[in-house]
Amino acid sequence: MEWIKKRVLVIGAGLSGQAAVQKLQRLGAEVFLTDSKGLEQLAGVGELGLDPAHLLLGSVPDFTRIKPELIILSPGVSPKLSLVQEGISHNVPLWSEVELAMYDCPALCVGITGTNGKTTTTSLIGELAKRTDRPTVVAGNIGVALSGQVNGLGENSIVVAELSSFQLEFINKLRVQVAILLNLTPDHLDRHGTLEEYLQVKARIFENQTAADLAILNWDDPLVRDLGPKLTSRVMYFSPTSFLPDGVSLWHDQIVYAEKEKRTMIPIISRKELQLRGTHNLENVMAAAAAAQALGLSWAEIAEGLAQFKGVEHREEIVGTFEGILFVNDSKGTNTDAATKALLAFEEPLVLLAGGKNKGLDFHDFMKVVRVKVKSLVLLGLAAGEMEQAARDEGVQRIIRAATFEDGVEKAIAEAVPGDVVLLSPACTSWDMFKSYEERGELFKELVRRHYRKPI
Ligand code: UMA
Repeated sequence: MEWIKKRVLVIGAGLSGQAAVQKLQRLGAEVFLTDSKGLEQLAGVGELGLDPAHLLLGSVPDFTRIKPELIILSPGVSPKLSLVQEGISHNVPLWSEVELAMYDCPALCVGITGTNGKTTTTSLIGELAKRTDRPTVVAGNIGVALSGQVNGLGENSIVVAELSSFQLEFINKLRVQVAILLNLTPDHLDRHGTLEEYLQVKARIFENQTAADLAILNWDDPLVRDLGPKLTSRVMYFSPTSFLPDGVSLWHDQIVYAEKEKRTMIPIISRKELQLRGTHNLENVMAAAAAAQALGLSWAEIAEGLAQFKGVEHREEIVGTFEGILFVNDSKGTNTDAATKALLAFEEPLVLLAGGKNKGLDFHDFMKVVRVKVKSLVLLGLAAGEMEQAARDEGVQRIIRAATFEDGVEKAIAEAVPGDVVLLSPACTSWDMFKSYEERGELFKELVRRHYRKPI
């Protein structure tokens, strides 16, 4: 493709848009950037060095004056936007930022999509990929735009990309040599309409694969499993619940790899050796193991990497065991679904620290799980009253109210005895007390360590 002076319109000036602009500038294109926000609301845009005439901020620009030959769409921007629709009606190619990022990148691409577990699996594969000694980049929906990371990578490099449905919706030639679809449950239906359409967008991750490539699919998810026979690439299934004669699955407590044709079954690792808890994490671990094998790692190397992986910060993150009590920071559990998963991941008696600002969710179903799994529930924040009511309605026995976050941590510690788990999984956002869930998680870790006089 000829890039010099090519008129390219980038829509959205967040992480993706800014990284796209920089890549297009390197390619020599004539770049226009638009965003519904004004310059003063957009950190970093002023430093891009764009000609003011090419910076179209604060209102919808006139399409006919730009006459773009290509549009790059940020993932959060809806394709229903009039500007995008105009582009489509003028047959202007529409690419997502990940398409632009990888369009001239010769590195091997490992892509991870699915409704849940993408970030954990991406991070884990990133850690495993680094063991190959090949230059490795981890980026995408994980919070780092791909376009800013892939410059200069060679054929020997590995790109581990978390790919959202928004990013996959407008790929063109993006070839993901090792592609994972972890699971599929209703999400983002406001954008994709139906579950069927959402599945079709997610399945685009396999679209440009060849017979030399690998698709890794969840056997336990019927929608995902059924894609297998339709794909051109080699398919490897994984199952966190039952044994598969072909693929990565569970044999008693062992994660194993089996090949029917060769009549082999290789034990990879016992689930007890993993630091990640819960069946949902088994999906992530199995998919990552399958991808790592495709990258050429031995099962022994993979086992070592899996055992060492502590997880993603603020997501079921192990803070440490102090005086026999295990402390877990799941500050990223900002809704009842995520917090439920965290509760189900533990067999030990639980002290749960929850509350914050409600996102408009009803807590009754969540409290049904709390009643079964939690010995003491410590509540704080704006939603504490509402949560207490739901907890009482559902028969939760021991409910303690905390005045502040610090008070909540101290009360949770006082409730725990050796063998227990103290879990921060708020089921609420942090915005009543903190700037972000990260800040809340950091304070939790700090308070726990301070209590036990451990280095912060
Ligand atoms: N904007 C417009 N018009 C619109 C909508 C948005 O101009 O109609 C502008 C906004 O004013 C803003 C910019 O677009 O300035 C934001 O673009 P964006 O929402 O695409 O956000 P980025 O900063 O580019 O971040 C995106 C991903 N965000 C979304 O998909 C919503 C990030 O994923 C990703 O990490 C980043 O690219 C780098 O690849 C976040 C996310 O929430 C973590 N993802 C969703 C999820 O995981 O559920 C999909």
